[in-house]
Amino acid sequence: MSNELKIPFIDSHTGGEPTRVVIENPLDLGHGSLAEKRAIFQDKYDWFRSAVVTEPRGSEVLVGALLLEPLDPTCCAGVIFFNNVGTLGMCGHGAIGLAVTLARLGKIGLGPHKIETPVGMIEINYHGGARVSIQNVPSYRYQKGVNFTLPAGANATGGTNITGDIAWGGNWFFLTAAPCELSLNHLPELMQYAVEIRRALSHYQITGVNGQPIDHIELVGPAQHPNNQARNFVLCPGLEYDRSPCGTGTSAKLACLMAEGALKPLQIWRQESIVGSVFEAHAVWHTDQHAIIPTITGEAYITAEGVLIVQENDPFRFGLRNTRENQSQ
Ligand code: PYC
Repeated sequence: MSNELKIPFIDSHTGGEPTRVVIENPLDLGHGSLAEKRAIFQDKYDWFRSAVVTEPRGSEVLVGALLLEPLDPTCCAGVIFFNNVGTLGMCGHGAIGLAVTLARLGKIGLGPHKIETPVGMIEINYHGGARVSIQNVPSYRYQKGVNFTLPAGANATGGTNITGDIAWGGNWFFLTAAPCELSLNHLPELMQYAVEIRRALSHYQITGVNGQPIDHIELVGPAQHPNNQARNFVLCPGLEYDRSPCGTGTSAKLACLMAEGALKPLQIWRQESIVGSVFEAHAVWHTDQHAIIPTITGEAYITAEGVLIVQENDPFRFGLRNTRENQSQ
């Protein structure tokens, strides 16, 4: 790094959940697929991730999106999403934020546009203003009715019996009933419950396909508004909760409902988040009838644009969390 690194960005929020799009890529991620670029990003540039999204430039809840040139000429962009602890396969709220950002930059107009992600191609459909639909990657329920007991520990949840479904919506989810009302007043209880479920999944080695960790926990319950079908609380990998209804989590939920026969193709599902923001969703069967193709509609608003600065002599230049890099680079 010369004296300082400058990183131009645009911030937005989707239903309360923030996204920071890095609009110029300064990293050498090679010429491979998005999945290969994500692997290089993880191995060589973790300092960049933490510098962009964690404190003091960001916050634990911020999701980053590194805008890249697409390999596929039919796509308008490629993107790698990342958070306070690593990278994400896909990010629904982030893709909605990315769409309003691309529109602000004049890179897309109204209508559908394809985007490459490390887990497949998605489509963003920009409706104008803040409104965006995304067509997500094929999503499916992997296992139904998975049952286990929370291991005894230092807290009250030990011994609780849990039953839930494992589903893929661009990230891996375990979906189960919430233990209490889904409101911000119950945040500490919801957090603890979801964290204990995540620990238990790892303890019992319950995973997604090919041993992939289930790093998102979705607690589901009744909607508070009569127009909506359900409300959720989603614990993200870095132990933050999603303020939005979670695009990949809503996709996982639709996959479970469709597999169960509880939702018909094209039937509207309005999903509330823990803060009351709403995604309107529907799905159709993928050609193999095992997976679905979900479409999620939401709104994102621009909150800031500017340039992050990483100065060479700043002891916290790579973020508070990344102390190893702070000492060694
Ligand atoms: O909207 O898919 C999503 C998401 C994942 C993590 C945070 N938001």
